Amino acid sequence: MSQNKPQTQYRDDYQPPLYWIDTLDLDIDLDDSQTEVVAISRVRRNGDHNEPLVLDGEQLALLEVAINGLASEQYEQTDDKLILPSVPQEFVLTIKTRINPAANTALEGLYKSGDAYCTQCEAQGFRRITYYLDRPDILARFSTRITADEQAYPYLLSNGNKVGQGTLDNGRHWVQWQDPYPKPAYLFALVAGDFDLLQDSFVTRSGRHVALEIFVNKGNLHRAGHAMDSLKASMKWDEERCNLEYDLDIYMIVAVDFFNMGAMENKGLNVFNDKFVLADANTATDDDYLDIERVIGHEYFHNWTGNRVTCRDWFQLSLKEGLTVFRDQEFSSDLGSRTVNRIRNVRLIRGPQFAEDAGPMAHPIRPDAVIEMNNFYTLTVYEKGSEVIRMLHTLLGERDFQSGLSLYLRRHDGRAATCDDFVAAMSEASGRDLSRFQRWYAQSGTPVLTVRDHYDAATCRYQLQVKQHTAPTADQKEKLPLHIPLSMALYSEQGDAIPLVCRGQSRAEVLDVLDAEQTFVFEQVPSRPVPALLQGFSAPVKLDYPYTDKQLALLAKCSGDEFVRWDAVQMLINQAVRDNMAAASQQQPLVLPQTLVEVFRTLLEDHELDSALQAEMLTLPSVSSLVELFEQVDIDALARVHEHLGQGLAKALQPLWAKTYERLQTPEYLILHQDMAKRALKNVALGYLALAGEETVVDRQYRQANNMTDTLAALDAANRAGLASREPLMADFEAKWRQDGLVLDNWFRLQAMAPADDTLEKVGKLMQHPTFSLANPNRVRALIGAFCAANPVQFHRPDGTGYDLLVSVLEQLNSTNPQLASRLLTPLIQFARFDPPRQRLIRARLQQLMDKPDLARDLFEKISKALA
Ligand code: B3K
Ligand code: ZN
Repeated sequence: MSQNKPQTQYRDDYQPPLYWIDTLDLDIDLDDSQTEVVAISRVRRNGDHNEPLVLDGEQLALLEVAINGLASEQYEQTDDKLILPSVPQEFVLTIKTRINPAANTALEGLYKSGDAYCTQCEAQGFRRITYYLDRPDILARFSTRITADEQAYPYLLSNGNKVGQGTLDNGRHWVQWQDPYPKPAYLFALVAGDFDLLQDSFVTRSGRHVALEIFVNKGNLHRAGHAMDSLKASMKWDEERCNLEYDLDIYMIVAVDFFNMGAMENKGLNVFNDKFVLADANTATDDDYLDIERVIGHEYFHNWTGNRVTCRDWFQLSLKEGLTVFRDQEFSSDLGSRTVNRIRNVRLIRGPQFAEDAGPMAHPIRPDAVIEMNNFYTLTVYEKGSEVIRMLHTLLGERDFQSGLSLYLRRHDGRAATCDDFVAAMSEASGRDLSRFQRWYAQSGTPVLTVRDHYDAATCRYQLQVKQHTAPTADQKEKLPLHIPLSMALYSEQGDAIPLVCRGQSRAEVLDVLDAEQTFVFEQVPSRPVPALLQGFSAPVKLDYPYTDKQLALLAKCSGDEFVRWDAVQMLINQAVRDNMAAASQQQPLVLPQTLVEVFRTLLEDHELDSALQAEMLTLPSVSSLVELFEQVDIDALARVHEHLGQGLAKALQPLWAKTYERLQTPEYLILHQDMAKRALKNVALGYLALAGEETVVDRQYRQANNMTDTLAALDAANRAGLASREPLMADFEAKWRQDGLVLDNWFRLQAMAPADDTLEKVGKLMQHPTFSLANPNRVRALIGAFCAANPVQFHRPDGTGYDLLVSVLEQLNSTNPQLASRLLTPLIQFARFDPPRQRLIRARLQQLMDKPDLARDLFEKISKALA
């Protein structure tokens, strides 16, 4: 590291700003390498003090400073600050700077994505546009004038309403925007370019006419329809479920090629990774359609939870993100299958989020210490954050939860708030004591819930003893008991539900676990029951209960709760994996439990069940998520067990897979939930048929498919099963889709995920492919991201060459796009689950990165923690 060691910021150090900024008028004259920005703000001292005004700014050329219209030399400049030592009580500050968007490869601030200009300001990108108080508790009214060449950039967009436009005589034109809502700088956006435009409109419940505009790259208009439908559905859903209406006359979405993440909720002008906008039957899969709906919804829902009420400081990020993820999950569940959505979210928590808790970057959903804020847009803040909101919803119920949400939004509208403010509103609206619950915001790690039971036949009493324990995490040694909602049910051995009775009263199925150890007694239990515990994953914890295979088979078959059925199958699979590990490590023969085969058979024969749910139930968890079952894993043995179970189930049930496959053909491609469900199950069956060696079926599906879901499912099946047709099919796909970046990303991703032993070499070669570029984040994630995160066996090759590949990529991205680099790094810092020789190899590579003289803050934070 260089002499300037990156500094840690602490949540407890929060101080209110020394100055307020009430308005900001921007005048931006666009040019590839010499964009000029004039920023005029009204500044007001906060309180009685003589402290200087310290503005944030990075990579800016300062041209001029003026106070109340008079040029001033009274300032100091550092690497990332502009300091004005003595300023009036209230004044107008003018700052003129020059920036170079074409050289901005970090994709933060103002940059070029293809031929268009766009911005990304969250979390701290605005300081790359002008000097400013770049913190979310500074809310100002923005106006923005953009000037650019008229031919190349016919559309000039920013937040709010368009209030003026004109042409200049030098071939340039200008547009003036005014945003009536005060906002923090991270919600500022500017886009300039030539696009195809899809227009529509929405009338809100109170009668406001809103123009809806989606801007896409030329030639893609026909792929924007689903995004538009999703936007209208989001607007309607938020009115109906949460009583929230849109508040401007226009809502714009721009899809760009180069984007570091999914999308950004800038006020009135969302900028999207085109992956989450563009879809048609030929190019998008069913999952792409669902993802678009989810992300469009997520960014739209931020308009209230994030924009109207924003975060006081970045430590509060989960205030907007956890809540908005919860809202988008509810939206998707109301529109589609609630259980399938729940299953997919739970997979994300149990796999990568639990891994985050167990690794060096463990942090509470409201972090306490941060070096680089971009490193905290994590599964913990987002997904676990949403689980915390969901637990509140479980505890309060829909009605009180909605009252709490309304109270919170009313009370803090137009202002910046904290997580404590949110919980206070929830508590007030419901009258519930949430003081212990609040610990979820402060405590990191995954609690383990250990449940043991005792049945007394003589008294018909059933006792559940519940213990909670959270192991120390990298960031926090001491842990306290949490308020855990434990949803449960009891079943008789015949599979009938047994009513819950306590002290003579029937009781609700959610138990409040508050202490380290607690006992719950149920009466009038006629026979020894089978408990269904943690129904719907009612809390983000690990469950330890000694289920027998027989009990799990019963729950999988009889529970009235679909989630419980899925979860029981998961536990059976996990058990089969654990039971085989020792044998696999010693190269001994492996077994396929008959109970598992029979459960799969029963599921396949159950035509009443939703096919989408069946598909989830019959899908084996990925090797990377199974890693979480172990303190330390023999990854090669785990892969062998995984392969053994997959092939065993494929062969044991081959005729049933074939029948299922034939039964579920959908000749016409329609984006309907029931058709997607059929395709999902059909393609799960196809995957097993491929594992059983049925090459012709796979081949036929690939050749005859009339949609991308089926095409990719065939390719994926051939790829995973290592069929001989894999190479010709891959070649065919490339020839067909070479020109379409989003489609071709799938081709890169599948090859990166191949279980074959030469995958690493292939990935190396694919990096030389003419369409591969480290400047394109989607492509890098498709190839390098998938290889390192989703192909643990090949990435963790014992010779360390997988690590070398990632390190060489990181060394390059460190200077060009550190945010992207930092995301890719994750699998490398989570080495604790692997064996000591691999740990040594990884540590050496991390040290090599650490020794780089110009290591970016993003990587420094993660690597220094991993090596500590
Ligand atoms: N708020 C943005 C994420 C910004 C990430 C900055 N590194 C997208 C979202 O969560 O909606
Ligand atoms: Zn968000």
